[in-house]
Amino acid sequence: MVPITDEASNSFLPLSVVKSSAWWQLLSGVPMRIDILCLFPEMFVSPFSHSIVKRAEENGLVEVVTHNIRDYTHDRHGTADDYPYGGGAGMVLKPEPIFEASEHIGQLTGVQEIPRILLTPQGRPFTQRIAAELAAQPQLMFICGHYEGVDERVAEHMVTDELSIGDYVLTGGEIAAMVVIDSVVRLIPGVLGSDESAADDSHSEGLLEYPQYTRPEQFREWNVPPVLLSGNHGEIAAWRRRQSLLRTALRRPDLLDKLTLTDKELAWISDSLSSQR
Ligand code: 6GU
Repeated sequence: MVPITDEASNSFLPLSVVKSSAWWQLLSGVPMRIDILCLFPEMFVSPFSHSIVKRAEENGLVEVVTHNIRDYTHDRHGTADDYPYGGGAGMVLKPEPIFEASEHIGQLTGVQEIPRILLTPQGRPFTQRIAAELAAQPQLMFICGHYEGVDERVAEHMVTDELSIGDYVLTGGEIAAMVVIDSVVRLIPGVLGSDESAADDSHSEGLLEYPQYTRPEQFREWNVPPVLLSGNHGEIAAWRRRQSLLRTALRRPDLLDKLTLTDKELAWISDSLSSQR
């Protein structure tokens, strides 16, 4: 094998660009690094000690590092929050410890230009598309807010993106960060085995996933759809596509508006919907 070095690259792209891709990371064995700044690092222990995220860490595909914002305070009590200027209920996270933690991570890794993502109900709605974009990054930082919020200077001068996981309010950003990180890690090249492919996921094509069945063929009086037992891969694929379309039309019509479907598919959906009434 020809070693790829800075002096002799066979690539058409600058090596710095190649090295920033997720595939370079997989092939070169450098794990994606994810730093989390929060008030309750212990919350992340169990969710990341199981299943796919654990295996990804064990296989050197990702490294998750939690930091307690309180460790970057300087007073005796480790004060990370304070009263809001202008009054009002609740407390606001102070900017200094968050900036110091972020700068500390920058010094540790020697990399400054990374996505720094604040989890907040005011963020842009998190989607599968954003998960895929983040999975292609070599390094990520997540900042979890708490109490009534985070001093706005963090969002203005440190953070590169603000994400929300839905239109409801959580007590803190930790659970939201877990949601985002879980969905990102499974998209890192090499994390899922070929039998766990993400290609058929709900939302990966903007559609909901088709219904799945496993043995037994008959459970109580309910049978598996016969087409799935037919062995006819073309018919199975067509059936699954139609089920995806129909489910999406029935459950999430908002998603269909964003897709370009063929005339045949549109006609099929409208026929199925009218025959269901
Ligand atoms: Cl990212 N944080 C909090 N605290 N609540 C949320 C959220 C995030 N996304 C939805 N609700």
